[in-house]
Amino acid sequence: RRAPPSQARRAEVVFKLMDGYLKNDSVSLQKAILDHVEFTVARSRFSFDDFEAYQALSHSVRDRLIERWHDTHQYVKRKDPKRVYFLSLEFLMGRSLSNSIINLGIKDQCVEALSQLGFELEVLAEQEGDAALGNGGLARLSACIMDSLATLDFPAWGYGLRYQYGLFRQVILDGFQHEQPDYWLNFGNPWEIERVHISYPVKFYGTVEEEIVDGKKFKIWVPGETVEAVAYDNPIPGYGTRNTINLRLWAAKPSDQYDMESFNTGDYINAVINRQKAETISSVLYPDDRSYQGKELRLKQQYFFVSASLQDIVRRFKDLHTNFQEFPDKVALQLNDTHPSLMIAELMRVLVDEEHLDWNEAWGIVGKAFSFTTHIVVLEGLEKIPVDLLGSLLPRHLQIIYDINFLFVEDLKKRFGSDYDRLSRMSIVEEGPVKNVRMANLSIVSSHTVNGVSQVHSQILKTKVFKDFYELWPEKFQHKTNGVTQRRWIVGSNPGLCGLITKWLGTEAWIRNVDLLLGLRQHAANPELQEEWRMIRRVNKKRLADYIEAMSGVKVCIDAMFDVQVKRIHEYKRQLLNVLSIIHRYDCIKNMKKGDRRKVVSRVCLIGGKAAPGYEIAKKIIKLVHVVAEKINNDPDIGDLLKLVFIPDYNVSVAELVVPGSDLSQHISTAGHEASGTSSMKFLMNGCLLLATADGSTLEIIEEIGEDNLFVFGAKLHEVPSLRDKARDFEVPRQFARVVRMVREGYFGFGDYFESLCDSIEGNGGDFYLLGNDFMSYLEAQAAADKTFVDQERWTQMSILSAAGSGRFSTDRTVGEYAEKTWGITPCKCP
Ligand code: GL4
Repeated sequence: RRAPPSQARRAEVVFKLMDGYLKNDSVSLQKAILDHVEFTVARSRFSFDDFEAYQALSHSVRDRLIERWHDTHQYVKRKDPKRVYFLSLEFLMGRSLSNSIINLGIKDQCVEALSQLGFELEVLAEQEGDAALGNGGLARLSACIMDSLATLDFPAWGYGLRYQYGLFRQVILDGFQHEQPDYWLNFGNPWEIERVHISYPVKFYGTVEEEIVDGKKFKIWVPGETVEAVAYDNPIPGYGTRNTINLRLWAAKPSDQYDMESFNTGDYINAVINRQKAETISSVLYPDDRSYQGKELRLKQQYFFVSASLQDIVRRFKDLHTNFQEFPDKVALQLNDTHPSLMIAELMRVLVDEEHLDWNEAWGIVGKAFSFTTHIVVLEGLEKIPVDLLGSLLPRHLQIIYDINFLFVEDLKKRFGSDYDRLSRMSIVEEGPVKNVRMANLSIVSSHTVNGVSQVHSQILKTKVFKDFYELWPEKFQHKTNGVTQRRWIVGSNPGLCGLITKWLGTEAWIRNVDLLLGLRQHAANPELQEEWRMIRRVNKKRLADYIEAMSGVKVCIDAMFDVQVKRIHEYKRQLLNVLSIIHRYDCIKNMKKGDRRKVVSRVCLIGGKAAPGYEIAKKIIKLVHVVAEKINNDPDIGDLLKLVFIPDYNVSVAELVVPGSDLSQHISTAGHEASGTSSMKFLMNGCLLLATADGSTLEIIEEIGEDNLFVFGAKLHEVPSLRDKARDFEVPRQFARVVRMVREGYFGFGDYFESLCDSIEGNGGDFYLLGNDFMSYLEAQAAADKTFVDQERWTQMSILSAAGSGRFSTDRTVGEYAEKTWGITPCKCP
């Protein structure tokens, strides 16, 4: 390291050489691309292909990101505002090239620079693989939140894990789902910056001992294993601002500390192999969403993430501060679900065992720093960690959690006396044959705020899931309805619509101020806008139709209604209800007189989504879609009247193609089961009409755009319990019974294979998700959609009104509310 005087000399040299910032005109970009072809990709400037051009362009864009990212860091460091740390084990970022180019505001220049070299931006963008470091809605929400944090100039960091294998690739063989590893880093990742010098030791196992410092006793944890966490930084640019924030992902590497011992045994080869094992901690994302299995590796991942992130956060705090009482004035720690909640115990450990604060002081700091958002609606979905597992991997943390719980329960006893039922429900430790730590209880007890992700979700938390806690601390409970970013979901994925909106609003300002979209309302009935609107939608449908044909071989007619359900496959999301209604439609057409068929509205039904590898029923639903599709698509009687296609390997970039090209999208969970739902918001922004149940955020969409502008059906939340009670006596409609029978009896083949699937809606267990109950009202809503589709003026008006009302569902609004009501942070805009 050099001493300061030579640093000053260096600065002089730098300033003399520096020719301002990198330039963004097309010639400068072209030169940058060619330089990267030659020196980064190491190909000849005179001969390179699409992939190499993608790499070179990405590096040129990355350089520009890094400049802004440095500036943002320096500026924020100087200002030292309170920062929010968004802690999430999952981020579903998708591709970065187009998004970065858009947010940097250099799209036109890039297009021009490339065209002279004989390349197209769109084609190069397709070269990029998806960064799929997450499962579904929760993970994509994290990605949208990062975009909004950057755009709104908030001093924020994201922390996550750099899995080597992201969410599995779904391959369909003979209609069955197979999972294949997604080694997304195979061809390098230009969007990350490896920070070899930013690394922290993370410890596991071992014992807890006592030490005496200045006559006082302290606990110390003597670990049995140490692994190194290395930082990989991913710059996240804001739109229309210089601010570029950081998403820091940790990768596990073997630690030298732990090597010394193992290498002394003389077994060199095994020592090397053991060393290698450390890397498994961050190697693979768990593909189950909404279910927790208490696996040791998963717990290791969680603590690895928590420990590295907190060491980094504390180091940054200590750079400028010495008094930990100031910690909550500078640091807001946002727990994205309970996955990072071990950080609560970790912060207590650091403050008490390492910084030697007394327990109450430390506890006060913890309570002011943490806020918790839960994404779960049903009690059974909450995460639990077996006490034995926790105690062996993290012995000191288990003690701390027991201590937190002891003090909490003592407090409860003072308030509620001997109401032992209540005490045992609220306790952080669940007693029973297997003792568990209830991570949600730990999070609620330790956080100043508990957020739900939609209005109704929050209501359910207060009245059911966390009722006891709400009665104790009503002031802790808030909600922040989820959102999506219009930068990716309109500007990036639907440039045609983006241009049209800007034209009719007379400004681009809606890209940062999304409330302006409301201005479209006044034009919704204007025939000129309607015509242009339909044209754009047609182009998008054509693009989607080409994709469908390329991937499935099925030719579809773009005059048909594109009816889409894309999301993770879950019983509660009721893809099965959709398939059964498609069978019903098919059956009706088959039984119609030829002349009547002219009145049928043609539909292209698209279903896509991944099933968790161990989720049998979900996998059967995928197979059912395939067998039904096979029959319908090859029935000469049906022709273009009905097509059914399964979209394989649904991910963020497939969504970018599907969403703008859909006419109708389905969000049909049983009321009370979808905490929020966010894909509906993307479809809404793109002027796709919704067919939906009154669940999650759909209730707020209805409130915003009016019940007349979407198709709502099904049991309401308050009706569900009594319908379930009466389920055994419920006589299912004959239409429902008939289609289920067709599946059971093998009309589409594989009858035996589908038996358990049919039993799940007809068997003794009852039809828990109420498919039979909702079937008729679902068919009615479908019929209403058909009827409206024929009236293209009315349809287009509803479509415009959908997009116009989507502003409330931007993460810009979500993040603004979090900043003000939960985190207490204000913008810090880099000049
Ligand atoms: C989820 C919810 O199921 C989903 O409704 C919600 O939109 C999303 C983001 O808040 O979180 N919870 C889990 S777990 N996965 C999700 O997608």
